[in-house]
Amino acid sequence: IRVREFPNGFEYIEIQNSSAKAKIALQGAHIFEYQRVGEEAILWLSEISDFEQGRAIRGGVPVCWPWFGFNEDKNLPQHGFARTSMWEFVGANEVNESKTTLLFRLTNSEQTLKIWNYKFLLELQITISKELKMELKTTNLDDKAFKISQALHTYFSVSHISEVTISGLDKKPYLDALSWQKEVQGGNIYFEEEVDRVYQEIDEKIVLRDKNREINIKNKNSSSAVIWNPWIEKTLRMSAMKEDAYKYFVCIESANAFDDARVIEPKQSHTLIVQIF
Ligand code: TA6
Repeated sequence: IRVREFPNGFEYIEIQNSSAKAKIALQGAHIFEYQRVGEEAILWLSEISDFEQGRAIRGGVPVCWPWFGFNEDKNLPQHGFARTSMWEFVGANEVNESKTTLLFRLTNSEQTLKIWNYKFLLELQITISKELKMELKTTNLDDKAFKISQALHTYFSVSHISEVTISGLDKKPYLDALSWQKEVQGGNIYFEEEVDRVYQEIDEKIVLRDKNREINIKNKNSSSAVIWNPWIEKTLRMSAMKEDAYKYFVCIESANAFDDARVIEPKQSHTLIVQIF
């Protein structure tokens, strides 16, 4: 485990054990590389991502918190402030030679209280092993309840978007974020155009099938998942993405969004968990 930095001073943790290697930025507790030994990268990272303070990394797993998507107040940042805040690296635990856990922490500051007036503790535990596990724990340290929506906005690397099938969401209702219509999924998901959907009532694992590989995504304390690919037009409008970027990733996001947003009472916690294997 080493703390490293890019030439501009942007810091990240580099970790390698006998099963996998990973890189996690202190800004956002943002994992931007995870690769099992002898296998291809699981996470997609834009070749032209910014590693700059105050701008979210394009790729990996942005932590969207304490709101997912737009805030009612349009002056506030999309997907919340956690992904652009500096987190504290609490420490790492080498459970055994093939399994390491890392803990990151974010608490309210003068700045966060200005845009979101609640006291909180947010902890992200990342387990690097044959599987990638992320546990995002929100604790309400305030004396009033608050409501959060959130997502572990995972960008999966794929050989080509036209080769991708996603299963596990058949018959699930979803909100189409392109039309704001409620729809119901029929069968597997394929990609032939822009897709931006919030699936609800999820209770089983989601399976991403690419050419020669299968990735399983199992969520806990979450019944919503976002499936997103910007396709051609939107990619051109996105920051830090090359014009053909959409071909090489799909986002499958483990969420508590829309109907699945959570109210957390004072002194109570909620932990959103994803296991990727
Ligand atoms: O989760 C899907 C989404 O909300 C899309 O609508 C898309 O804009 C994406 O997230 C990326 O958002 P960002 O703020 O990182 O550019």
